[in-house]
Amino acid sequence: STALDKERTATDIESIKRAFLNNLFYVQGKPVSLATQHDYYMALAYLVRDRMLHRWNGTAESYTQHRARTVCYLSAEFLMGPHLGNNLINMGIYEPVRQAMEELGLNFDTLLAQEEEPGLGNGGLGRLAACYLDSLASLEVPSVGYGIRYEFGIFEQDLRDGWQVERTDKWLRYGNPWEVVRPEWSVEVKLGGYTETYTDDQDRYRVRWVPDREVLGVPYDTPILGYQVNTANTLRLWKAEAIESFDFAVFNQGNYYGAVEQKVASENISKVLYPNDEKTAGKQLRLEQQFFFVSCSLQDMFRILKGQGMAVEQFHEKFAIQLNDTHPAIAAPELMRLLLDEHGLDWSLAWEITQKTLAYTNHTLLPEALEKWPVSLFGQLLPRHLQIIYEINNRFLDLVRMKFPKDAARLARMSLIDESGDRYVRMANLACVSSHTINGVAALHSELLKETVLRDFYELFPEKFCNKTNGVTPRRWMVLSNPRLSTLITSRIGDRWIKHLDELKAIEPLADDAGFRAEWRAIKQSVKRELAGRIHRQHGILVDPASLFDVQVKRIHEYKRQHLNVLHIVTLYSQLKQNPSLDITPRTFIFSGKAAPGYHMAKLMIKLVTAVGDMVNRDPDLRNQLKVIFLPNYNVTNSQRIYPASDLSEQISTAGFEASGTGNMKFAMNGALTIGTLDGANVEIRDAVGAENFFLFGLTAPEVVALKADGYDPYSYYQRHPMLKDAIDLIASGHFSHGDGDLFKPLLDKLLYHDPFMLLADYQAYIDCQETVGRAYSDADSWTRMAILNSVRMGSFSSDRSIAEYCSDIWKVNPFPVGLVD
Ligand code: DL6
Repeated sequence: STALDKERTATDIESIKRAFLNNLFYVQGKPVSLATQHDYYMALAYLVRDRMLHRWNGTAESYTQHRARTVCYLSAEFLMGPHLGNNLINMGIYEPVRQAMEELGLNFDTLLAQEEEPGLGNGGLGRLAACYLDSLASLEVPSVGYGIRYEFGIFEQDLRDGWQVERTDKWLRYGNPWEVVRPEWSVEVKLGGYTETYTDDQDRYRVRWVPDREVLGVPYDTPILGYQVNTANTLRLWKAEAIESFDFAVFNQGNYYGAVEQKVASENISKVLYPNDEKTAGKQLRLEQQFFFVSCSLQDMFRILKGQGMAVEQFHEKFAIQLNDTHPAIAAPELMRLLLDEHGLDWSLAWEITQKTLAYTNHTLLPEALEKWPVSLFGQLLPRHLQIIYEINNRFLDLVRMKFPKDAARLARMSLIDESGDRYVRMANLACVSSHTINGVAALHSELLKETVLRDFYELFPEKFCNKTNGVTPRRWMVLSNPRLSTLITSRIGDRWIKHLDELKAIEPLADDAGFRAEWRAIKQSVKRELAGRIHRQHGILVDPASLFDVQVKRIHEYKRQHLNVLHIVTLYSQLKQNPSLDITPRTFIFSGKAAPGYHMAKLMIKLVTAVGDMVNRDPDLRNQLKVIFLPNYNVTNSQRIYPASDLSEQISTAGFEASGTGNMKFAMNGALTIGTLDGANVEIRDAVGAENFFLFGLTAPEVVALKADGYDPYSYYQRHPMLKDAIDLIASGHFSHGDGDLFKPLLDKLLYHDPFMLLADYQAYIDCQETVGRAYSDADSWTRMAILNSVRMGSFSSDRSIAEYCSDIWKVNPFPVGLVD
């Protein structure tokens, strides 16, 4: 290395301080006297990025030279969370950097808190993509994450009078030090227009797409550094721009606004993330977004293929593409179009390559989340793709006919086109037909897929189906967010567990060691004190760190049943009101999560939590035994403060509705015990940690189905269970809404007369189970023992395990270690 290189790579404390002051002056352009905390953050971020670059460049060079087989993870969402802390951990320079900053008189935590988090996702699906990128890099697997560089990510949530209000997430406002724009690799994306046929110079019948508009996709790259390896992979996010940002012809006619119109229209495509979780928006712009990033990404892969001197016919050897849900499923017809129309392959070869390249992950069983596009809208935007889909469908339906003769109903269900009323393109069907492998995200979910929404496809292609249980990265969810617990673990078994989470089980015997338990408990207490301090500073509410922190954080949705949790709170409240001398286990109920802006029932659920909280928190009769807090603006940053401070993890969805859950894993790793139903990955978590260390309640998935089939009558539960009736009546009386008995009526009526998620059926079991929890918590020592066992038995829920399985079973790709370049 040259001396110059050393200035930008050295990680000793003095070099870090020098680089920091240098960046402040030369990159931020500020003298110390004028610098803000954000300037300091930027100066620090740039010095960290510098230190990643030799790994990033070396990785790119090495992959290129060796034409490494590469995983392309296509996802409309990447919920990365802040990069700085994570990069410091993965590079192994967290401590020296912290010390350098402190020696400069700066508060390191304040600097970390300056980072605007890239919230380019709604919830579980987007965060899973982020954990998977971390594991891919840590396992040294060549990979690219492809997505959209939304100018505005998931909205920021405020509470006003207890109601959710949304604010635009201007995360790019002060610049993003982690990305590098690569205009030289921009690609053009066609939209609209029509198709025409022609014969080429070899007299072959060909189709040409004549679009009526084109936009430019500009890639922005972010390095994704693996943990303690030289591998730094790439997250490549596409921004939409106009090809010509200014139309001089229009301008010369004196129409300035007209001259920039195209620019505005084009840039709209990557403007904002749709804030719907588990529900499709059905909007044209959303389809444009999906096609835009998929087309950019596929064209990028062809550029890479060519650059490495590989033939188009080798596409599937070079790339394994994973479709993160159906949002990128348009990749199937787009890859076909590129192979057929742009590269001149014949249908059968193009189809073979497409099928060998694509694999599809399903993330939901909810019918409203299954994407379908009106055929008319689809054909106007993507006329060539609609033709290709029709051709795929014709060939596919012949296959179905052969296997299942005279089964018209089956054909109608499996067709890529829904023709039961208005015509729609069914994206899940398209994904199933075009992929070599289809997976669910937890064992139960993968089984239910085969029995319900994808049953026909399972009967036709049983060999395509498998399960890949989700996982989360211990780097962010333990080391970064719970440093004290991580240090305790490392002090006993060394730090290999961070890469090999299974090795946590070496701690198991220490669950019986009173000294270890005391240390564990002291850490939990101190983290809880910190959260309590934050709650007091930010919301003016005093909570007792010794109380049981009972936490439900996730998107607000009826199937997740935050309102079941509220029914428990109201029941406790009511008991205490009726008997003020009653002693219960003191609890602090913490809620956090966003509601889709158009999902009125979810917004009403937030209002219910805050309304109950307002009453409970002020009532002196309760002698501070209950507190209810709704923490606004749930995001990655905030969640990192919540998981480590939790005692009880609420995973109470109606069985059969939560595909997996990943928050459930983060809680357990941090030593929270779960109260939960047999849903999603709860089932496997319970198996792993032991039934005796898990609070199980509620109907099972088959029981839910059976009860529905029997004619479920929620009202009869209301009549039969006095405590339930009492809780519902109290809410209905306007007790929590200043006497307004109508406010929560839509919510209560839905429960009493419809209750699709069976809260009333599960109510009593939940209340009883919560009583068991309360008793268990009052034996602090035994609780801590269970908490330790939960944490150290979570080894198989590392995303490293998930990714290793994807690599060997689906992608057939091997690690490719990178040497350090000088
Ligand atoms: O697989 C990640 C995550 C699961 O853990 C959740 O259980 C599931 O609800 C979520 N699904 C979605 C649905 N989006 N779509 N389509 O976010 O995926």
